[in-house]
Amino acid sequence: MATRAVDVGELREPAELPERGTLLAFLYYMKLQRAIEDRIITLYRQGKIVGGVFTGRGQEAIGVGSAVLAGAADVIFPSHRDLGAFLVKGMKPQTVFAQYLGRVGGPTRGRDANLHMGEWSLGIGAFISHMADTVPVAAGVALSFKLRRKANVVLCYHGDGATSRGDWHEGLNLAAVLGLPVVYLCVNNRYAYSTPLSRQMAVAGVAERAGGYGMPVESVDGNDVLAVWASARRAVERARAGDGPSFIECWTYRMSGHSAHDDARYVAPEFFEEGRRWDPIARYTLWLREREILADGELAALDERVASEVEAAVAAGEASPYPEGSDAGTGVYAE
Ligand SMILES: Cc1ncc(C[n+]2csc(CCOP(=O)(O)OP(=O)(O)O)c2C)c(N)n1
Repeated sequence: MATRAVDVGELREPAELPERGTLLAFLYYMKLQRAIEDRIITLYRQGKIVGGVFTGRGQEAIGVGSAVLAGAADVIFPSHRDLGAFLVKGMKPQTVFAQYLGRVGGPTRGRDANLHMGEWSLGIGAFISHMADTVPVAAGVALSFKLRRKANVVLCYHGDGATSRGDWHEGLNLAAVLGLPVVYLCVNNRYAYSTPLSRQMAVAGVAERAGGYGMPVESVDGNDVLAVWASARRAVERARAGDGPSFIECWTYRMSGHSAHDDARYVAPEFFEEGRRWDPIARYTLWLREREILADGELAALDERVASEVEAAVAAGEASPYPEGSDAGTGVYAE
């Protein structure tokens, strides 16, 4: 038996695949997310970023594989590890760096150096807190689509820990009872800060909780971009057809501490080793290579493109000024 050069888990190929352009876009956006976040960590260690830095290292397939299904008039509500979804929906890397660096070029205009941002013109709802606050808001946006008879959908992301909060239960129930066009994606990375899943819920996973509200639920390998895409596609089609909400539990691994200040000493080394084996980027790259969708030269060119885009974006972010103190009171209430 031929041995594979790289020790990573294989992907499960869905019956139907997206077109080649989308297949390549998956890799580009996953790599872009990782490169941006690696750079953000460096800037944080240099003291240029103040505040919490949460990355989605190892979780890139979830935001990327699903947000690609959202059209311009659809709305997404990403959470703190879903940078890929922001990027797929059109947020520019330089805007992300300006945000983290606390500059006026970020969506919060320098009021925050974190992912608490959205861009309504791009259909990106602002991330309120890490803990499910956007779940009922997403239901509200979906309700507005339904009342206006629009065939638009909402994608809403949150972690496993968020499902232990009341807002999550209320939001899901509302979406199910009213049959709203919203797709909820749980990024289940098996930890809520330092609390492992087994210390947080007495059921095996979040799917069991969501199923109780009466909507279709699927559990997928969240480190397999094709599996995420296939499941999200079914859910988005259902929502667009007026058949109501769906829930997707994406199982994944947090390949880092909770945030940049956390060395995750409470996580067993085997957990990180497992996460590395199921790294969504490595697995997907191998899949593309084995099917000859991507040649050697193309991979190198893609890496160069991502690296140069990230460096240009850092420079543009750093060139953006800090806000004026007098601006602090604006944009708080309707003007
Ligand atoms: C209301 C509230 N309580 C607590 C926190 C602190 N906090 C931030 S993230 C987090 C855990 C989130 O866990 P999970 O939903 O699993 O997402 P993950 O960070 O694992 O991606 C906590 C407790 C918060 N931001 N807001």
